Amino acid sequence: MEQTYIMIKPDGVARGLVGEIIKRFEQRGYQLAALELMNPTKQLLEEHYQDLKGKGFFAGLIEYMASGPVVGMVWVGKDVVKVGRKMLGETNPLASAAGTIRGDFCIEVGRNICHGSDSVESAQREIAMWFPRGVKVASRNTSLHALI
Ligand code: FUP
Repeated sequence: MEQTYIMIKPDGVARGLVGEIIKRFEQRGYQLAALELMNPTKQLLEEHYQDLKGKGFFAGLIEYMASGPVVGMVWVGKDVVKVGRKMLGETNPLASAAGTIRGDFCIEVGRNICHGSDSVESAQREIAMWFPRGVKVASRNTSLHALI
């Protein structure tokens, strides 16, 4: 079953949006398989954003991501990578449709509340990086929940 890595960034945690974001994924029908509130090291954040290393905003991005606790999660279900990205909205909140997390809750690209893996391969890499002890997906009672 497909998995994705969703992270609520320091601004999302500080603004009290953890419950709102979890609620949206639960209501859509996805299953929470792992969750951790953590203070990531700059080393881990630099590895997470390794593809952006040459960008002018990279240092500021790492500073901001290390400025407070984040909530890392693994969500599981049909097409969860693609649907998760849709639920988050565009990287730039101003391009994000209302109804998406970024479209509803933020206006700054540098404070865009949440991260979501952009492909199945990135999701595998990110889940292994953020949850190095592994993730166990519980079997689900499909008579009570959306069929995943
Ligand atoms: P996304 O996959 O939507 O998180 O977007 P990227 O991986 O391209 O960017 C990662 C993060 O870098 C964004 F969430 C915010 C930050 N960023 C900026 O601060 N300025 C930019 O112009 C682009 C991205």
